[in-house]
Amino acid sequence: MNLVTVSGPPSSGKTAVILKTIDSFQKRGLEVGVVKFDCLYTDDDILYEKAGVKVKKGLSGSLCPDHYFVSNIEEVTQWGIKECLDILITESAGLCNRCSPYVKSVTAVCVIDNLSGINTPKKIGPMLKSADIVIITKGDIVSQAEREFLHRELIL
Ligand SMILES: Nc1nc2c(ncn2[C@@H]2O[C@H](COP(=O)(O)OP(=O)(O)OP(=O)(O)O)[C@@H](O)[C@H]2O)c(=O)[nH]1
Ligand SMILES: [Mg+2]
Repeated sequence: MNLVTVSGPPSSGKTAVILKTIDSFQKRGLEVGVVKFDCLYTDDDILYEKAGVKVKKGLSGSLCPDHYFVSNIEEVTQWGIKECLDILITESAGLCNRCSPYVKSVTAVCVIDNLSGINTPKKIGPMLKSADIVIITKGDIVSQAEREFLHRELIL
């Protein structure tokens, strides 16, 4: 089973990206599951269930969400193996900003959006800097200049 971790600020477009990606995996006959980690509330599990995806969710409550991720990742990985998944994707808002919801040698994807402001790359720290892949969403609702500005901040 392949594990992929997807993180990004709240409402940046993680679920939208994951659902599109899962659609393409399913067309190739791959069995995909998702674990959604959040802090206080999420209904993403309903969206994943509707897409025919096996899903688990965990709410960290008063704990640091990234430490909650670390405390639970082994258990949910075992769940994915038991369910005979080909790919297990974790979705996490990574709200801590000092640590990141990633595991060494597991593909780490960070989703940020064009509306979050040009200083976002400086604010979200390791969640962005330690990612293997960065996806920038909502380019369709900002100007070319804004898209280029955020892109420049990201590669600096
Ligand atoms: N216009 C536009 N809207 C987008 C894009 N990506 C996501 N959205 C919208 O942004 C909103 C939030 O997207 P989600 O995918 O739920 O974001 P999320 O990061 O999973 O949010 P949380 O899990 O609640 O933190 C939804 O209304 C999406 O339809 C995009 O590229 N363009
Ligand atoms: Mg989501």
